[in-house]
Amino acid sequence: MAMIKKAEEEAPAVYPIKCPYCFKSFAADEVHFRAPTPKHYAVDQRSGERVIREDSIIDRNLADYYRQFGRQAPRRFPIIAPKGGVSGDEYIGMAVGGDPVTYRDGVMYSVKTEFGDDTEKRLCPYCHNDLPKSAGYTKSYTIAFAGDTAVGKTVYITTLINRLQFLDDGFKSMLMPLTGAVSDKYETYYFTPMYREGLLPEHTHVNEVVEPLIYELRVGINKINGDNVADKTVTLTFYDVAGDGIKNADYVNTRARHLKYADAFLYMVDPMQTGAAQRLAALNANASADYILGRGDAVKILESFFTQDIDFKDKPTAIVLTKSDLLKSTETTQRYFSRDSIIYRQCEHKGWLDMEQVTQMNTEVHNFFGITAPLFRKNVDFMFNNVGYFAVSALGGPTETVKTEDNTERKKIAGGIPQEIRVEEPFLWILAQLGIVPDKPPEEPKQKQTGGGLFKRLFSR
Ligand SMILES: Nc1nc2c(ncn2[C@@H]2O[C@H](COP(=O)(O)OP(=O)(O)OP(=O)(O)O)[C@@H](O)[C@H]2O)c(=O)[nH]1
Ligand SMILES: [Mg+2]
Ligand SMILES: [Zn+2]
Repeated sequence: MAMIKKAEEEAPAVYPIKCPYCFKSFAADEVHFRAPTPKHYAVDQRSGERVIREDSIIDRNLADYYRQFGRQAPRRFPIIAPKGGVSGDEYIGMAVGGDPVTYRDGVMYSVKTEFGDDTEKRLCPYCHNDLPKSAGYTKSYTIAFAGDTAVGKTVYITTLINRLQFLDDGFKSMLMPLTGAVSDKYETYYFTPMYREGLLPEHTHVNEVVEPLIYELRVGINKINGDNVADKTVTLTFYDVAGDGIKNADYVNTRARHLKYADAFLYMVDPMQTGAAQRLAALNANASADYILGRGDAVKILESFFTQDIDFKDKPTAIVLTKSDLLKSTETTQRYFSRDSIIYRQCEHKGWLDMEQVTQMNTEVHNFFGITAPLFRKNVDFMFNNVGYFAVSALGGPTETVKTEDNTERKKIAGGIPQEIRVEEPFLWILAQLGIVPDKPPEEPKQKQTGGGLFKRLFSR
């Protein structure tokens, strides 16, 4: 596992923005704004004069964005482009006189329209999707989850977000959804079915638009003079892709474009994609039920995915062996991991990533792939300069198929709710590689921080 020097950059006051939808990058003062009312000017068909209209507009940039996915964009309120350089009836001007543009902490924050309304709704100037509130204020990272269909990506993301909310107190961390919409989406589609009803997700479909779940993560929060001050505040963007799509260049170029722009990867591998499959299938009814005939083996998927012009070489990449609970069932003589292997134990990272556990984990899982998928391991070791091997179980135990009231079959978690094992570990490792969480204990009692500064401003916003 190569140790890459962490980026300990000086925090600039304002960060460039990378749109979480179209991935174009731009300066924080290049944003557009969405008006708070539909008022705009348009030429009246009959009189030929420019008149004020009060109906929503067709936003051409947004329409182009939706069209890539074969969808139609909803009508929206008009747009304000503070820097100009655009034309069309969907744009309205800014208030004349005074100062129509407001900055906060150096970031363009709100504008007053020519109709006298204020708006803080910032948009990507290219695709006109809403920008996260933190855009420009914090550094943002896109972390991509990849892997073939049914390896457990959706299940993993669901449990990961839950675990990250309850990280060990030592991290002094907080994970917060950026918007109500993100929070609702996670609750409705991810958390409630699995944690309240014990239901497993349906396959993620290739023709679904992959909408990001965007969170703000604060680490190292301390109360200083009554204010919460975080050492690090970052925006994390999660995308749940369809495994069926990632072998396909079209998919990667449209719905899953974030894969090309990701700062780090979690590449998920199911034990059933390795040489352990037959043995596991013979021993374990669930494993064979999950096994999908014709699904590629780990190495083929890896190659077809990462050869698609994705810049991955130096990006931290965690190879995550999912469903580790399945491996427990293997016979004594044919066991891949000893009964008391670290992979079956709960991980303990108390305020920093414990590299001893990570190294132990890395060795054991690396050995596993050496036995069950040597070509895969060899390719991974050649392809990535900063790679770690991990094993997780999102569910902690078997699944079962039950008949629901309307006589359809649904897959459920046999134990009721997920009993996650080591779910957060590969993710913490990625965060440590990106310089967001520490990977060693603090050397001495922390120096008293001087109040103020960027993070204080952010936190008290
Ligand atoms: N035993 C066990 N089974 C798991 C675990 N995680 C996932 N599974 C099984 O794997 C199935 C597929 O998981 P998903 O998360 O839907 O897989 P996916 O990678 O999102 O698949 P696509 O959406 O098709 O790309 C689940 O329905 C479970 O049956 C685990 O930790 N343990
Ligand atoms: Mg899925
Ligand atoms: Zn955009």
